[in-house]
Amino acid sequence: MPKANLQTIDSVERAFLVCVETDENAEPYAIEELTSLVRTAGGTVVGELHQHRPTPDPAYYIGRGKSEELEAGVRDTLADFVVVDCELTPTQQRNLQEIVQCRVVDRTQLILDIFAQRAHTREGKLQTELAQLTYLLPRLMNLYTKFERQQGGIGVRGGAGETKLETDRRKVRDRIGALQEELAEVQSQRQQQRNLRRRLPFPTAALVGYTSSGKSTLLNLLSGSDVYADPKLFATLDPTTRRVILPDGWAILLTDTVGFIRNLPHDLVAAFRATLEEVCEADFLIHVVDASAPQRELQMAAVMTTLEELGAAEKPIITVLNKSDRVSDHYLLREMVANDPNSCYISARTAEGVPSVMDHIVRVIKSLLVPVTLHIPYSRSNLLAQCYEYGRVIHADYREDSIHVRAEITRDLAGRLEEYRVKRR
Ligand SMILES: Nc1nc2c(ncn2[C@@H]2O[C@H](COP(=O)(O)OP(=O)(O)OP(=O)(O)O)[C@@H](O)[C@H]2O)c(=O)[nH]1
Ligand SMILES: [Mg+2]
Repeated sequence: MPKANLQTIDSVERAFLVCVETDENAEPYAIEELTSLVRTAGGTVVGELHQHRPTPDPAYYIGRGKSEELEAGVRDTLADFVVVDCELTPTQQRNLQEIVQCRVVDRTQLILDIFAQRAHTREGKLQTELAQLTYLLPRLMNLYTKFERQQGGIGVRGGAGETKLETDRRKVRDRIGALQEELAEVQSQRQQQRNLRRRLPFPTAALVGYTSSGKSTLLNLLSGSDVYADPKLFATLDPTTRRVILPDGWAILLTDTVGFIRNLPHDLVAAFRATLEEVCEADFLIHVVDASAPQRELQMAAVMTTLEELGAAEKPIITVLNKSDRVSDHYLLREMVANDPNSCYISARTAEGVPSVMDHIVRVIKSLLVPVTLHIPYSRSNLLAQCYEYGRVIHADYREDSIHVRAEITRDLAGRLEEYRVKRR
């Protein structure tokens, strides 16, 4: 066979998938999701192995017998690597590699690999490398087996993969320390930016949702901007904030965030904590759901679990059922909306339903406003202008000594105008 052909085939890595259903953990669509993760990482799926077992085998995860079956499958399909849909212990990974005679990657490693390919900003890259190294540290031993010595490839890409040969535990720990320091510096800059943004007392909202649900597309539509959207998973790793102008002169700052996925690796959540703080700092959340996904209920539950872990589940949440253009049964959408008064359906692609999203946002903003009575001196009449801009002025009475104002304004502005507030008795 001509060499050029072989190289073309080699440029796409061949993955063999392993999915195990335990008794308490039966996840439909797990294999579809694992397939899209492999494709996003740049690989192709050449085979699958399914197993039902009540509890994973401590030594081989899928058990010795099934591992041998896997080895035969890998050999027959000429797979380059195996992906197991779970988090393997270092021992399970090493044992499996010895039997199947090729690289074995778990779901966490695959997701970390995608993040390594997709991180663009300094903060995103630092966070991803930190998560990769934290994951790698207890698995360093496995790197000295022959399959991992080949450089690169899915699951071992990015900063962590490239330097792994010469690493030992101490070097990895040193690098983790250095990364943490560098990150702390980048994050303090981010905090300053956030403080600057906070000076504009607009209400802030964060778009949250399962990966590929359409968060970036919705941000583009609502703000008239051009944020990167992509059918691949985890298109957005770095938060982007845009101003969205709403009817009746209202405005909010809306932040796009990294997509969630079920069983988001813990190391990754920890490393991305600062980015995810955007979610915690927002006044309210917009949960974007891909209504056309058959597994939407599971995806919504995974998002809620992550929000709970972040301590953000108690914020006001607007649920936006997106991709309505792909749902043929609109009765289903209407039923879902009827069950939750804080939800609506739209298509970020055709713009169907945008007015209803806007209405929901305005309603939440209004619910977040604080009623105040103010006596503003004429020398500070610019503050009255701010009340008009960031809230609703109900009544303004130009008295001799000052302007007496009744208004509903954002919490931020109310805090800033504390000294002019007249407390009711
Ligand atoms: N048909 C249809 N496709 C949509 C709609 N909204 C988004 N998409 C497509 O869905 C894919 C994912 O959209 P993104 O906006 O990148 O999704 P995201 O939630 O930002 O994804 P991540 O950043 O990866 O978490 C893209 O190919 C979009 O064009 C919609 O309303 N209808
Ligand atoms: Mg996005």
